[in-house]
Amino acid sequence: MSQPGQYRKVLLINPPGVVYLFPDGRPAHRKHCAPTMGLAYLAANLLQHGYEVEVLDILAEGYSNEEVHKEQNVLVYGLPLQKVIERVRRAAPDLIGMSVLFSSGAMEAHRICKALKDEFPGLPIVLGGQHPTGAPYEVMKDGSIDYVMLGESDLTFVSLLDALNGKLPLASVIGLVYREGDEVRNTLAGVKPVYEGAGYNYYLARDSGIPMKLDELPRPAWHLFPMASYWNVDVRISGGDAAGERYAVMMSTRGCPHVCYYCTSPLQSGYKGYRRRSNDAVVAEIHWLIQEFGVEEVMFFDDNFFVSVPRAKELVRLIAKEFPRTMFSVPGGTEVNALDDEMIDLLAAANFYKLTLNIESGNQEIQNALIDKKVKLHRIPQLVQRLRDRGIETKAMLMIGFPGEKRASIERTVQLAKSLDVDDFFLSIVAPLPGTPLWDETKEKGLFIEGSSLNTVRYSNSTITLPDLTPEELEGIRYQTWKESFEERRRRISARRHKKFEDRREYETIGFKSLSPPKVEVE
Ligand code: B12
Ligand code: SF4
Repeated sequence: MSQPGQYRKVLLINPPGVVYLFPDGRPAHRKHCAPTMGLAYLAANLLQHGYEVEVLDILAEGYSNEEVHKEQNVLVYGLPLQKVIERVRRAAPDLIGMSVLFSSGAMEAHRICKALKDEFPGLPIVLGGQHPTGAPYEVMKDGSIDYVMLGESDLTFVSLLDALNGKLPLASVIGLVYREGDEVRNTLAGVKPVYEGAGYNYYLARDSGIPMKLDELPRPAWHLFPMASYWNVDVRISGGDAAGERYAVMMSTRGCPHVCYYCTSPLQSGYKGYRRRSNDAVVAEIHWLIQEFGVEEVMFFDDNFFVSVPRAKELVRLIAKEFPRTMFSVPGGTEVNALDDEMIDLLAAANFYKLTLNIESGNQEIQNALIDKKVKLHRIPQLVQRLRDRGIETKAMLMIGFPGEKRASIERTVQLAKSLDVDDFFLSIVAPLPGTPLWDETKEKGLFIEGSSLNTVRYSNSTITLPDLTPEELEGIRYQTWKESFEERRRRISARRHKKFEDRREYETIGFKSLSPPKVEVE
């Protein structure tokens, strides 16, 4: 490693994957493996500023290696710790940057950081991503972590390196959480937030150090990433499997103009911090992905791809013209109110073969009170029909178990899931995420179920106490609803596009090497 004060080489790490196991040993969800776009952007920005970068994707490179940690009810998959240590030794970085996107993977990320600190005590470790942004002070309780960076850190991570190299004062690095003696300080402390939460704040985008002009960002440095490891696994991306052999992920916008009370977007991307790239830059990046990486499918991971209707229509028109042989999908956020007939026709013409419809709740009162985008429920059945007529697959996203939600309201959402003619739906149990008003409400009202921890923050198990349903009843309703409709709906999805699963059990257990098929089912 180089002399103190000289920070030239950064090792970017994606931590292992974590699957929560129900007490009977059943996995609560599938494994996942996806290109880590945040790290690819950080790498590109560092390279642009003359830093050296190496990437270690513990999850993707060790996807088949599993360990069951019974005491925590989790299955962890990724490279074994010894291999990670060897790789770090070989890389000989001056600083480690680890991405913790999922709060559910935080404990495992801390375990790796502790082991690395023991082995390489002088090597600074920086954590960024959705989880540390939502719970920075909690994360800094771990002495092996030197810094947390808040929100989109494309520019600020470079500033941190510059500061460590003596070019800037540390206090000028926006969104940096650091230690001074026994104190944990935050460089955003003097900035007036738009909203104050418990241990986190929402800031205006322009105050939070995130990139405002997205076209000025370099393209993600995918050449440093193990792309084949993302393509050659059996559960690619997770539930929304890619159909093309080689797929890429990208973003045409960042942030969202809404503020839904369970969502981390305002935390990560600034309060109403919606920013767009120019459509020309998006088209140029798709050409580059096809030429450089031979991709056949592009997935847009935007928080809210459709919210600006004229922008989305113009982009989709351009895509139809430029890429007649490439497939496209929007597996992340779909503002369903923005989908009109013209948009659907344009999407079909541009090979957008799959959309995720974020409907959230079948109860209009919940829509109005808690869901800022206020989905117009009465439009949904015709919308789904129109998408089906135009050959676009649909997956509905629905949530049950908001604080105070009663059985009757939950039943409305369940009925909506069953009645909609969608190809698939994800009925999730409301899971409070650190850094959201939902988390604060659940904590303040003492509604966290006993034994809840970050490990249990999933969408298939209960974390909130409800007025007239037990946690097991809610989990049973969720699982039963999905199970009943799985076979019928999955069969409809064209076998040409997707891996065909023999049955539901194969779908649920695919990719797990160390679990015997589940014996007990929630009935
Ligand atoms: C793509 C995606 C996935 C992919 C996987 C992504 C991957 N690379 O592994 C899939 C589909 C598999 C997935 C699954 C899940 N997801 Co998801 N997913 C996303 C999504 C839509 C985009 C992520 C992304 O690429 N963002 C774009 C890049 C540019 O941003 P970024 O990664 O955050 O990186 C920036 C900053 O965070 C920061 N940063 C990141 N890393 C680092 C590291 C350092 C050192 C520094 C300094 C900075 C830094 O700088 C980066 C550049 O700006 C986000 C929402 C979102 N908009 O981010 C949700 C999101 C990350 N997912 C979420 C959740 C909850 C899940 C699931 C648990 C849901 C479930 N079904 O149970 C699962 C977890 C997987 C599992 N089964 O265990 C939550 C996580 C919140 C939390 N605190 O836990 C998010 C935030 C959505 C939400 N608001 O609810 N997801
Ligand atoms: S519309 Fe979607 S991305 Fe925007 S705040 Fe609401 S849940 Fe988050």
